[in-house]
Amino acid sequence: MTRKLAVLPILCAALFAAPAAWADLQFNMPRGVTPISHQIYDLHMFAFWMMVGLGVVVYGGLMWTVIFHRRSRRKKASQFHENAKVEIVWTTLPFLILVALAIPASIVLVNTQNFHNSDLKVQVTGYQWLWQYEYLDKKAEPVYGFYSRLSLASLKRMSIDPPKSPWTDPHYLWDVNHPMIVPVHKKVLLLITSGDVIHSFWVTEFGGQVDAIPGRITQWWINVQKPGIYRGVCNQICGGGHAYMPVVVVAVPQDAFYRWLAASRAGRTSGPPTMAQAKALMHGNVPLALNGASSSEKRLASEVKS
Ligand SMILES: [Cu+2]
Repeated sequence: MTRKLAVLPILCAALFAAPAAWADLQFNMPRGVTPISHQIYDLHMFAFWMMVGLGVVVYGGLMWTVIFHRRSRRKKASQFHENAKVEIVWTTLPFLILVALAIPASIVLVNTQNFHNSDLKVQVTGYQWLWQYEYLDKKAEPVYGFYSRLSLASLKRMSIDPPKSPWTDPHYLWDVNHPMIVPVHKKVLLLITSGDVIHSFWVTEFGGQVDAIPGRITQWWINVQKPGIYRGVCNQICGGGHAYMPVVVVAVPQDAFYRWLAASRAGRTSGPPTMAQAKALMHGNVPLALNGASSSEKRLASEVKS
């Protein structure tokens, strides 16, 4: 027994000596990077602390009753059947709690549906098993677009290099050849649809997911607050390649975004953005080829600013 107990301090020391492991441990939902994801997080925390308060009151009362009014103490149970005051309190209180939860929840729900006054529109189309991103002008006509597929590195790791553990690649099944590029601090309206079966566009850091349904357009708006690479997946089982159509969105500074779009529309880029190019744009490093946009290119870029 003592030998077994002696292991305990060693175990504890090992646990506390691994701060990196603790730092990676996350139990709560992410706060995300868009106004909606922040509102959802705040709503979640509000409901969580309300539930904690209720739990403390209800289970505290229960424990107090169990301990101090147990049979061995010979307490006489008080009777309050058909007591109007008690009936009113335990009907009104839960009602007020539900109203207190419903009001902020309804406000967030209405905000998620506020699709007006967007700065940019992007049509997102899901296919078996890739995504297409098309940047639209004010009349919702596509001005520039490309397809986004699973990265070659992940494909090779699956098919050519199977003896190697896929987990040596940190972005195995999470990288694409051409990520979607969006500007930061701009309201981007996503018009989501599908070319075949139902898919779902899901990026956790953006606070939600929206189904891509053939023959329909579902809307979602994002306003990314900081440059970064945001990864997601298709979250609707859409066939054999369901696991192989990740979503990668790179949020870049506005200036870099509009220069990139102008140059891409004018055909001055070598094709759709690669991950390396998107990362450079994210750091505000605009490649030389994208600099010095002509006035007609600037006009092309400004057309998408609705
Ligand atoms: Cu899918």
